[in-house]
Amino acid sequence: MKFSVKQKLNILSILLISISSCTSVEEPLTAVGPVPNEYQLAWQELEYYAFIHFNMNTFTNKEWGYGDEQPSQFNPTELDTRQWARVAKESGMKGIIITAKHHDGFCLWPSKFTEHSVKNSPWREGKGDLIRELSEACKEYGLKFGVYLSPWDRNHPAYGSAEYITYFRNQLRELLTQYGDIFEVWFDGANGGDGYYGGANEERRVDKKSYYDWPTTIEMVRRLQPQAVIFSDAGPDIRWVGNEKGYANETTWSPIYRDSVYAGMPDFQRFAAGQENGTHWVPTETDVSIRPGWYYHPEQDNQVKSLSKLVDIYYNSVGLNSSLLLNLPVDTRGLVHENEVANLKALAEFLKETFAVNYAKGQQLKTSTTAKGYSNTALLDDDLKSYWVSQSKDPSPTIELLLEKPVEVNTFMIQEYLPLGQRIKSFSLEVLSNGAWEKVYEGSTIGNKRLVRFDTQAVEGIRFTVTDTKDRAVFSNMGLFKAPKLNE
Ligand code: FUL
Repeated sequence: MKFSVKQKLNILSILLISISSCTSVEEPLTAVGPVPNEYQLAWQELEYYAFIHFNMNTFTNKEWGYGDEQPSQFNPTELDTRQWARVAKESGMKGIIITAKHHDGFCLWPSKFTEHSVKNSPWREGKGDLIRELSEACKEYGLKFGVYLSPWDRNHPAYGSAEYITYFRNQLRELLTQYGDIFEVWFDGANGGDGYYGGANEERRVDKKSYYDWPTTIEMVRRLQPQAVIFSDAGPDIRWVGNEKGYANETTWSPIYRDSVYAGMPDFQRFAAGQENGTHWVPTETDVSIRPGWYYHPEQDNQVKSLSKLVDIYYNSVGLNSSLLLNLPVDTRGLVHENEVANLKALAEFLKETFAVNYAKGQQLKTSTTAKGYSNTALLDDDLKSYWVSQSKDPSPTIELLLEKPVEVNTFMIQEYLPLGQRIKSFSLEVLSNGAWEKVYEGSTIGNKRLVRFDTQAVEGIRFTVTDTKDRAVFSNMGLFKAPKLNE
């Protein structure tokens, strides 16, 4: 086939155009750093669930039992796990984790492997199984169910030897095979020290790194409850937030160099912020008690955290890329105390009212860039699976919202799309009020969710700017809300 000069020039220009448009095509969107697995992802969505500390200490009025308590001391008079589940459900919580065995070794289920359990207590004439009752109540109320099993056991005579590890795994097997689905297994980092130990009354120190042979135990949990996430100070799936006050770090990376840390390591607090270039996805969980103690003490009846304190904790945990594991110390009757019920209800109403209306919806939304094939409408569709992506040529992506008419608001919310990794290193938030833009916040990481509070004001617009990011910004949802005034 012969081409004229004109035809040849035409072909050349078509080739040149297609080459140049190829070079401007975005790199395919791939994950940045480690990402959550499907069970961690499901867990991220729970955000708020209950811890219940209820066990021998409830009856001895202690925080840590020595291990020499008698099963006869465990005797709740009105125990009702359905009340616990109802309270949790009505409070907006998504699950309950119970102290099946605390450091004193007393078991809330009739374990085959010890006499130190409910089977030798007066409760339900020794026929009771609290783990069964609670797991059934959770099922009835549509709540997830999780177990805390203390690795430290101040009652068991063999604690400190290999025999105890077999005992610990036998107990864990009972919990993981007899009570249906478990969503989270909680291993406490506090372990080793003085105790009763079957009458030895001595101090037993263990090498926290090697004694428990965690890899074998973790493998057992994976086999018996594959969907369960495992918590310990250092993961493997969820890590400790580094304090028991209810506050996550302003900078919270979900990734950490997991294999350099272990449960119970002395300086774990150093990992509160996570590690920007960490190798594994191990997000934080914020555990805090609604009272000063983890266990019920009647003298603390008037020290239940107030609504404003609980709100502050919520914003500083759920709103700082963490989840909130709020502890309820069930009382000696076996009920969540009235004072807790009242404040939990107040928190639930506050949160419901705050997030009832997303004022960003239906307004004019402008993004500095949008990668081909994506749309910024994904930011307002309440769907965690859809997302907006900025272009790679845009080093500082912005999202600007202009409201049809001024609206009183005080809360901004934004979520990264986690399956593509945690990307944002810093951001700023400005509000347009009386025709002028004013910066109201500068922050660092975002992750699962960032909640930013600012003074209540009539706002004409907001501008969210990513000031530093590892890669293109990828957000699933955002919102603008008005929290009610706290009258306390
Ligand atoms: C700590 C324990 O020693 C406390 O008693 C409580 O169970 C808390 C959740 O974890 O390490």
